[in-house]
Amino acid sequence: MTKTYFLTTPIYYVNDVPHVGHAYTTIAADTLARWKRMRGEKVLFLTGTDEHGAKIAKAAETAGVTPQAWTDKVVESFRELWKVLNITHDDFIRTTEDRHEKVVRAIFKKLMDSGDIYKGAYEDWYCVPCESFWSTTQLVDKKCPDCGRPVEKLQEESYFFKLSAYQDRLLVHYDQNPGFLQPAHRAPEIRSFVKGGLRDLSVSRSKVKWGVPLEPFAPGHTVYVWFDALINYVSALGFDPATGAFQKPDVWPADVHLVGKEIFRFHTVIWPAMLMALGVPLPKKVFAHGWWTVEGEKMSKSTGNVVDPHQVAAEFGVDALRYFLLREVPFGSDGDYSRKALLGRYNAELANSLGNLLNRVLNLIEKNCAGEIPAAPPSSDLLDAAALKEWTRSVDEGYDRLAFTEVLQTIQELTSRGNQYVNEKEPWKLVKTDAPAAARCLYEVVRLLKLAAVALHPVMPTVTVEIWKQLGESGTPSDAVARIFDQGDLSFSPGQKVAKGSPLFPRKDVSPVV
Ligand code: ME8
Repeated sequence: MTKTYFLTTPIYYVNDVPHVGHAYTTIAADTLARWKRMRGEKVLFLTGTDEHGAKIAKAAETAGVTPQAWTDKVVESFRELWKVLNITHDDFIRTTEDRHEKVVRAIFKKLMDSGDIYKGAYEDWYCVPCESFWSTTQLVDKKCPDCGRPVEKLQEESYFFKLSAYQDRLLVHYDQNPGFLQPAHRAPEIRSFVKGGLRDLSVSRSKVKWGVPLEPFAPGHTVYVWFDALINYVSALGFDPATGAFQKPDVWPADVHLVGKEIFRFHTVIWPAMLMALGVPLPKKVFAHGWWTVEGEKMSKSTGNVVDPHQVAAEFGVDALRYFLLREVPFGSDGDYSRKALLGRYNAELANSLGNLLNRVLNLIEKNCAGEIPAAPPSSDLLDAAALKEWTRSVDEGYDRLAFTEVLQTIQELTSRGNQYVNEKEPWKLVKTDAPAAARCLYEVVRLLKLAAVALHPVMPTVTVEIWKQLGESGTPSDAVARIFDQGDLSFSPGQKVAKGSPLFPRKDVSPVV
């Protein structure tokens, strides 16, 4: 059996409704999942919600409802947003589900039995919003080094995971698997953190009631929310710690865990150490993307600058939002969100470049060729067989590297080349003087559009189907990817008729919304 490509997003906290940051990771994962499926791979794309811990309990208390009622409500806003954004996850896991909790308990017990988890006492600085303990030396201005908020001293009896015992093995793993810590520029920080010495990790809480209970083997304790959450990646596959087997075979190890940079360390230090302790293979790659600020500021409720993906999608369209997020910032770097930047990209690249090219060429074909795509010339001067091969190779390879921005730039260059070519050839004049030359020009450009639609399909799954229809193709761009990418066949059916529709990306007014 061939291995299923397994990719994951973080499971998001349900203390609040999702915003554009959560949408970002999920859209990136969805794009990759779609591309892999298009390329014929079996895919399991997992997302979900992280529903335990003091932070969630506090949000529920403030709302005057039980934590369970709270999570049941907020989880729906995640499901709803994923539906709106056209996310094609294959599974959605909630940490309050029985299928998850029972694996968490079984793992805890197994690691207690093996001596990897032991009982001790804990005292340190705790940041409630981040659910993290910090030593005095890690604090910045006596505040949480991650979020800058006040911390409180917490002491409790706790079970500890022997993280320190895995320090050397982790370093060896990083050395032997250079693809594990991605992007590579984030690797040194993790290596030096591990080299600096790992402390055993407190993995149970006696003060936090809203968590996976550890009765009867560690009475009075619940599982530390991060230890609980990381396990989602295997509980969703029906992992049985007793046998090491998975109900869903041929899926583990994960091909990639997509995470934001602030939780890279949890995924590259704690998680692999837990897996080592369990004797389970490690994920192939953990990829940390950067953080979005909004108009230069950290996104936060108190600043009132939280970007609601519903609103952006309503104004620009879901596909344009998906495009913008992946196009604007190289995946792995930090970026800044602004309406101005979105408007700029939308008008320049979607309305003026791609949309305009489609519109003008289909117009000319309808007017001058009775709506029929002209016959293929013997060779292409815009994209010959070798250039097509190289182009498709770079798109394939770009998606593989999660280099979404590069892929979208490659596609953008293609459509601008198409527009430039039309400007130079002036087919609207040529039709009067040299009909075969005009036909050739139009053919060359519809061919580029067909290629662009296929390569863009994972990013803009709806609009590209519309382009496909307008080009007179049947099915969806997915159906043609193997023919184009593997066989270099970008031809049309003889006499294929185009079907121009309304503009896909109407130009937007640049005046600001008040
Ligand atoms: O950390 N820019 O959940 P969370 C980019 N439950 N990405 C952002 C972002 C921003 N401004 N804000 C959020 C948790 N994200 C844990 C994870 S996994 C086992 C447990 C995205 O709700 C990004 O993917 O705080 C980040 O890592 C994640 O949301 C954090 O979501």
